[in-house]
Amino acid sequence: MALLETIRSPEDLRRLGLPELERLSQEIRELLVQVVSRNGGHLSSNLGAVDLTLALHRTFAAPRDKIIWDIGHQCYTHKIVTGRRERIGTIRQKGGLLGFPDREESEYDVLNTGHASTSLGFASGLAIARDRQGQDFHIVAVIGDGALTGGVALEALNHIGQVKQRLIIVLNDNKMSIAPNVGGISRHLNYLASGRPYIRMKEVIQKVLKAIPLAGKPLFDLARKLEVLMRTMMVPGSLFEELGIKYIGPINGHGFPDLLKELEAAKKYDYPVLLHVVTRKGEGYEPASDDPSSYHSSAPFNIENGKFLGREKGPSYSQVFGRSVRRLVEADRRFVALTAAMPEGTGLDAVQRDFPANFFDVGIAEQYMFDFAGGLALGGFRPVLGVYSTFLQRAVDQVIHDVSLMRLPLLVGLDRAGLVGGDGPTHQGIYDIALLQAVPGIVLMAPKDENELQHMVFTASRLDRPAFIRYPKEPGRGVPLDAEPRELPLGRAEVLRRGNDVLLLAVGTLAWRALEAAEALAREDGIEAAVVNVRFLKPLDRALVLDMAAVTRKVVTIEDGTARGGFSDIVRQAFPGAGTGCEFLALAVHEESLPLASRPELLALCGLDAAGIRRQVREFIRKK
Ligand SMILES: Cc1ncc(C[n+]2csc(CCOP(=O)(O)OP(=O)(O)O)c2C)c(N)n1
Repeated sequence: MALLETIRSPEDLRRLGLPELERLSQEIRELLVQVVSRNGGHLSSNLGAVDLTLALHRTFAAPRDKIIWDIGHQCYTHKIVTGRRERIGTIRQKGGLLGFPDREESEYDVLNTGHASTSLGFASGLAIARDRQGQDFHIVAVIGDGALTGGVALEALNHIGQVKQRLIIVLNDNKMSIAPNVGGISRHLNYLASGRPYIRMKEVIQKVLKAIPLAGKPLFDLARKLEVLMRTMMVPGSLFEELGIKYIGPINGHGFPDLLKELEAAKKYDYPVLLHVVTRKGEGYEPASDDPSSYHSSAPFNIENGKFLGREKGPSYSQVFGRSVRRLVEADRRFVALTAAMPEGTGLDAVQRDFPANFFDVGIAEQYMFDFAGGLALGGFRPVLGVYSTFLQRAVDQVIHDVSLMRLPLLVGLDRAGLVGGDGPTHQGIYDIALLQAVPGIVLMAPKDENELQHMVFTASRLDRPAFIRYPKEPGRGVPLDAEPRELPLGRAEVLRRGNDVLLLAVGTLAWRALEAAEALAREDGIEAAVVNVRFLKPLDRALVLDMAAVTRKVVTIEDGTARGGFSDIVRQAFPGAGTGCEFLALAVHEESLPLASRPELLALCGLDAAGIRRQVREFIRKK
């Protein structure tokens, strides 16, 4: 019987000896590769964290002790050993386990997470709450070297070093964010991981001793004592020690004896400690350890050869965005491409590869990225930012306070905007329209297909104010790409179909779904719908909308964003007073919380696929 089948809860780990732990770790790796090869998921991070997770659950008594996973994408082993082994095959699928921690799923999941760098703040708050109430349990925050580059994690370290509450930070350092990690702190971690500070101090002491004109045993003993003192007291120059947090490490994250010993030792401190654990992303599956970035958020793949399955036919929206930006840079070196730790995800690796001097990866630092871009813009450059819609949320103040009020000409690609499959509620891109519609002076566009995306990037590059382009994570339509991008008239929509019964105003790639619905309405239901590809949500083509609505008297807005404060509100505000005599229907995301599902499933659930649009428009027309 597989050892794994005997693990029903973390308690079962405590009766395993070291060889059994090794075996279990191997079994879990095989299971992870199998499951992710079918469902997709965060393979390399999970493989890298298997040993660490087993050691943590063996040492700490969850759920009484709180183990907090930063981002949470590395939580699969945690789920497997906390009673969810039998359901792990459902991960990321409709009705299945979430690929991130979820409080509703299990009492072992302390936080709902998905965005980076939140673990330390929560750990600190929990520690104060525990201590003020005289409770006694351990709090362990597990944070990656990538997540540590996020400003909010650094703010937390600053405060943790001040309040000095008892808590344990486990720094899971694999030198990688999604791409290789960047920045001074990452360099500092490499320095610590190499053991160089200790070696350097040893050299200094030896030099000093050599300079003293004495020899023999007393001196040797003194040297030994100094060395031990150094090891136990300090790693000179550790940033964490300077901040008031005890540093322990580096520790081999794939060796149980060390891991277990140091985790046990960390329990003894009554002030904050940080364990620096060095792991390898993709450990145990060669294709993933050779290319951890590609298997970070992996598509399904063939286990034998590591080849990804079902690759899309045409280029994705991210790729078209990246190539369009590359083209801008090629023509004019004032353009610079910026990403917050997502070079590949945003397609901007196309610029990184060919014009490295015009590319910046700032780490997981969305807020900083906008201010950095602001500075570049003030200095005469033309920054182009690629950011996922969900992560833009981090930088809303920068967008308002720093960018829009000064009308700085930033070009922002909002990737994975709208309904996002697979990752669950934390990664939905459904708030950007509502957040941006209130921001003065910006342009907000959405292309109906990838060809229009390249024209929008070009159009935005000609503007003298902030411009945002939102596009989804779905396969490109495979439409031919014009050889040269062209400028679209600012604030002008595109009429895709004429009809006098109802006006459908569709955002982005929902336009062709609306068109499909309109064809069916005409064919099957005798309803003639006009369909407009909005193109510009801000500024809206108000004249066209009012003109067409004057004929149809019925207006349907179609967007894959939250209904509250979204595009439907923009349209309503465009109509003067209440006396227009028009009726409105808002097709949008009305759900308070969305279930885990794929994008097509979510679109259908929200009534935003062609069938759903047709059904709701028909009811709207026919209702008395
Ligand atoms: C605010 C935010 N920006 C970007 C991301 C996308 N993201 C997910 S995992 C990841 C890399 C995390 O690296 P690290 O913390 O070192 O964990 P590892 O995967 O290397 O174990 C990034 C950038 C995110 N989750 N949150």
